[in-house]
Amino acid sequence: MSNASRTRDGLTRRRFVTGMGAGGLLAALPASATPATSIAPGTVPAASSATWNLRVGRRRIEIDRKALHAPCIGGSVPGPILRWREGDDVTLNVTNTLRNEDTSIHWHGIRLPASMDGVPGLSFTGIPPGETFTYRFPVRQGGTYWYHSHSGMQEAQGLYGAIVIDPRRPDPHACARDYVIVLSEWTDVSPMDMINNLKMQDDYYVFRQRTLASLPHEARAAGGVGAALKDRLQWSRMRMAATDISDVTGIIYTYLLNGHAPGMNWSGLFTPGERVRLRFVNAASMTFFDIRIPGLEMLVVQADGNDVEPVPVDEFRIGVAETYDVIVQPRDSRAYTIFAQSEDRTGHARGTLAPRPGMTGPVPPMDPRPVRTMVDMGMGDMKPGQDMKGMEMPGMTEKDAPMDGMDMSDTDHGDMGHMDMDHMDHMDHMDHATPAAPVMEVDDPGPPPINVENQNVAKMPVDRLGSPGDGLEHTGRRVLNYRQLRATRPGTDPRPPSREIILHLTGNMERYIWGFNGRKFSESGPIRLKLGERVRFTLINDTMMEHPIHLHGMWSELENGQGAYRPYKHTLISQPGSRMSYLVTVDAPGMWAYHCHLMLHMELGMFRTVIVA
Ligand SMILES: [Cu+2]
Repeated sequence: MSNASRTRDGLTRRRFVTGMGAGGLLAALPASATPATSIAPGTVPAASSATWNLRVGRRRIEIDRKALHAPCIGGSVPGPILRWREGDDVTLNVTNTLRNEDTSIHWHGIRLPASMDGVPGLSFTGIPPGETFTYRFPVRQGGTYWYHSHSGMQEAQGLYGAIVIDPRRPDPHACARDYVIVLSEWTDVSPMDMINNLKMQDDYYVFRQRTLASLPHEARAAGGVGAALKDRLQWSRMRMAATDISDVTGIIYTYLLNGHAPGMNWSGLFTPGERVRLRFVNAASMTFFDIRIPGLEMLVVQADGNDVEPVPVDEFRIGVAETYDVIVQPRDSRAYTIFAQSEDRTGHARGTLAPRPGMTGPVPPMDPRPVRTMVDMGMGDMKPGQDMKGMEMPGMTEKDAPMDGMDMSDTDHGDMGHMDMDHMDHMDHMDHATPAAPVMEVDDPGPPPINVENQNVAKMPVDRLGSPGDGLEHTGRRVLNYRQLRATRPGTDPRPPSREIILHLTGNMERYIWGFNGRKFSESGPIRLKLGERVRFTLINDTMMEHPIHLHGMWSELENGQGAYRPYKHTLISQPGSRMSYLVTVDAPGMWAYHCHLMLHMELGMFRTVIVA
């Protein structure tokens, strides 16, 4: 780009810094609109627009006393709500006013040509500083979606926003009020520091970890082998509580609802008796939220932009990158709290539905922290205390071990996960099952190797579609589960799959490495699909965490027992220790991304390229 462009870049940046002046607002509005004085964030714009001018820049934003030069669109976090109309050709002129970094916008869940998908390195080269990239594509779907940067860690810091698409067919759920509820996190810790800390903390744990060789020494110190083992198990239990629900927690995160910290209390107004549509978007980079509105039943009417048969619930879990539309009908003239607690219960986002501005409702106490169980480590329905002897448990670590009723003394592989790197490396040659790379041409690579990149294999992965998720199974509330999602129309492709691709979700939490089939991205070939084919993807989650798996460009039709009425999703939560499958009609040529939507998991290896040829 020319020097003149860079000068303009500098001017634009100053406009961002001085705040939401006319320039900032213009950058956030459809090309045809004039600046308004104030629009409450979350309010769906009154009219759709087919042309948008979007400026990406950094702006100093302080929330909850955490200041950040956040990458954002139009000077706000989240960015503007883009309202489109099914059937339109949309044009999005995205100008990068960042000084030294490329940017990109990915339109999450939108079906479009691969060149418009906004993933640098796959769809295009990215948008360099000072340049404008024009996205143009036909909108062939309706519903609630979102957009975010796919460059570096910009998404984690604020570069995201919601998309609302008016469907071509009449909306069966017309409501008096329509709000977008974007959930996300805010921290002044940089994502790179986060990764370094996670890796360093793991080193710390490696340092603290006991090996079989150190047992005699510990036994002398503890006054016997039994006491030493008891201590190990207790310590394991603590470590599990500290790390196994979420990687990054409310210790550094402030959870946001439409860019508002809990104390700022985002509010949406209603008149008692009105039906209110709430379009939930989980734009967080690392956090699952459990959402309820005490006193109100929520009618789930859409998942990932697609209509589902209405399901009345008290609560639902939303994975990173998922969207859910719910309808509520508050009848009393009082304030209702939208309560979104993080899955690990280290914090919550909160907003209010109220008949008048300035009202607040009671904020419920946090639920207990979920506890991971044998099911989560892929040991089926085995209960703690059940005899584990004789069972094969490769790579099992103390924290994976049952807490009671297991005799550690005769399971020496109980310590394998705790060996140091030198020991782990030489174990690679023991992996007779290790397939030669690339493994992705193989439909079923078999159980992944146990090595430094993979801690555990789910020996008895179970169907968990009927479970609302860890921590939500015994709340006494009606909580949504995947089995309840039923599309309102049968799927468009009745063909059975001609091929199955089995993928294990794998990782080593302690070394903070993530991957598919025991391999991180850099060691793997692409997943090759043939244009026109129908494929079943089967996910086996060998880790003790949920992973929200996102396939770009094509729908993932969840096989959840609803026959032809499979729900169409763009992001699917794979629960720990579970086996789950979905069908894909391969109808979009090009190179697509396929990854876990937990940003740090994606960054550290749980990513694949899909090539459709
Ligand atoms: Cu993940």
